[in-house]
Amino acid sequence: MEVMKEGAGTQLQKESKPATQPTRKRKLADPAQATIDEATQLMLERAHELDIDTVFDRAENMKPCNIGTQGTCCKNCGMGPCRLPLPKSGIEGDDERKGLCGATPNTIAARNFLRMIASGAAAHSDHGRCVAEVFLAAAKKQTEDYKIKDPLKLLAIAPHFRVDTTVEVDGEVVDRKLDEIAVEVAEKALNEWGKAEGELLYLQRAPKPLYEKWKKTGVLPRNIDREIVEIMHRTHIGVDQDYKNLMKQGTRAAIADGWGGSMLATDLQDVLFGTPYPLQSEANLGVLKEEYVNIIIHGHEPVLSEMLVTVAQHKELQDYSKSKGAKGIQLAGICCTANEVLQRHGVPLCGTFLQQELAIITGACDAMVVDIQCIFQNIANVAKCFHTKIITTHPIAKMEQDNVIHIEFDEHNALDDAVKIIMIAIDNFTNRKAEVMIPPQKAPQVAGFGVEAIEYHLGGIFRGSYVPLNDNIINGRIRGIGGVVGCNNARTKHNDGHITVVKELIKNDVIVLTTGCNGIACAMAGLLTPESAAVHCGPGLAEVCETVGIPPVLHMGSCVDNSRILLAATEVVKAGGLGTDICDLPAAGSAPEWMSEKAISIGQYFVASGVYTVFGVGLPVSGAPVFQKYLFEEFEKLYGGMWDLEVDPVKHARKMIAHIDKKRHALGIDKARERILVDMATRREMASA
Ligand code: SF4
Ligand code: MSK
Repeated sequence: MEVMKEGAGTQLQKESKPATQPTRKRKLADPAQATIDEATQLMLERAHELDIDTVFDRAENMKPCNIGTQGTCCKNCGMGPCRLPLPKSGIEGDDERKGLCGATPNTIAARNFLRMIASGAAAHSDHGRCVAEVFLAAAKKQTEDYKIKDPLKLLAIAPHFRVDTTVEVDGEVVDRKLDEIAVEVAEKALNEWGKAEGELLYLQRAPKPLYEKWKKTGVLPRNIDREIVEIMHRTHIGVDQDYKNLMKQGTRAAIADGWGGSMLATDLQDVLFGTPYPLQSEANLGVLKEEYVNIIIHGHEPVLSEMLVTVAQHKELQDYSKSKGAKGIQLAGICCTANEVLQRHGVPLCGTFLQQELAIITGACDAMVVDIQCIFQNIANVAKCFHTKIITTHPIAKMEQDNVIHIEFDEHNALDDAVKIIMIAIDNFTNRKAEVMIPPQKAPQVAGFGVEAIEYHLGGIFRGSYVPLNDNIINGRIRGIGGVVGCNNARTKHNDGHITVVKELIKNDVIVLTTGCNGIACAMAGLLTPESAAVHCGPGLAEVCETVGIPPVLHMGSCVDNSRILLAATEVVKAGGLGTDICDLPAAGSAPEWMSEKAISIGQYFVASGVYTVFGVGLPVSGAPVFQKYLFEEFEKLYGGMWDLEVDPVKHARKMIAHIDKKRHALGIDKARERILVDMATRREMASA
């Protein structure tokens, strides 16, 4: 259905109609075609009724650039942009396309790909740096508001920084003070961003053969910032003009993200805020409550949202909300900040990346508090139609619209800042003017599966171990492991790729590890409950989930927590029986609806860690077929993993399963799946024969 509509007229509050809302004829997205999620469909209809445009409508009205999607537009100097689309007739003979400087499609596509990696790695790593700075302040007792919540995790990560946890006093070995260890870990961690020599300390956590592979190919990252800066240098006009050499640097920067900035962010957050363990919660727009002060936290960095969670429980603030006529305070999350506070506190998920405008359109959002990354600038325009306060909190992420409040968050004053923000939301509760419409849909979920929680669930408290997982992979009950992660993309049907890929995998006995918006999508679709195993899984995986009491899809957290997937894979390698390196495992990665540059960095570090990784939507490399072939085929020889692209979600999952089967065959465990299950009577017969 394609609807043409006059943009003016039914604005909710005519006096506050934002100038940027549509006043001309525009196409509207068809809710049934735009998303598989019923709550999103309802809210999209509501947006149309109120004449408020959302990302779904904008995607109808602006098509992507054909040359940009091929990856062959270069604007790296003032002589361009040089545009090198593939000729409609294809390439016959030599590819003679070149930019003004002579740059080939391979060079241009590789440079663009690298700049995406640089941006993605920078985003994850800068997040990690911010956490490390707060960690140092907490360790040095420069702030009273943050304390070390998980000393055991501190002791577990200290050796990776070569920080001693014991000391010899008078010939006796005694434990060092936790505060001393914390300060030393924080300083060593911060050093990882800019140290003058050596290599990243966490690289040694990878399986030995993988580390040796990186060493041999010359991609061991030296420090995090340097690898990102070097990408910007090498992609400047007239520097690196060899796509293979360029990708070497792209790989080095991506490893610096996955095994550096992201892994540091995850670990330090766990020490500071607590290591996640499974807990129950709910997901989708229906978690908002009409009678409560609804505060939505959105972005990626949990440094502020942790404080909001603490403060929102204070009796004084709860009472204050009641004095304004509310029943209390309801926190809910969007995007990866949501995943952070979900996995540690059970704060419900309000929605995915593409639902951020819709959450405001419910009319029940009293404040949307944002930090960094994945925040639509248009939320400020949508908020003008309602009473919602948009509060930016980070010095590097402000908005130009005049209805946005900026409260710069300072870790030395964290609790006070959090109180100030919550008071604004409470005071705003009585300003609701619009009719509230919260869709009823919400689904129960169990989330919070870190590396430690998986080990505990599979092995028990005294013998926590990945061996039972390996045993079940070897005996074929579990066919393999799928890491399915990443964003939503308005160029595809919201959540369709995510859910179709995941359902196809679990139906074929592939256990799924998820993060990011895929995790949120799976929660909304009810796939994060142990009960879903009986409905959606093949018999082998269903049996394991039922025995252990876990969902078939394990939510491991936010985008930086993709580092948990790397470490879980490393634990599987260590547990034995499935080869010696990550590339030996019957495992595959996927980002069915990716959109952010961070996803390209994640994809590259998965590939460089030995994982076959399939993306949906499209990859901006198709205009340079030689470069594409390098990523899709030749990379396997270098790192054991390679890229692939498949937009059809069923075929996408089947490609992953085919790869898993290829690895099972190489390990000699492909026969195990063909075992015949015998009942008790037959067993007795066999025994007596
Ligand atoms: Fe064109 Fe070369 Fe400049 Fe790129 S760097 S815009 S290809 S002249
Ligand atoms: S990146 S996974 S859109 S939050 Fe975390 Fe943003 Fe979701 Fe991608």
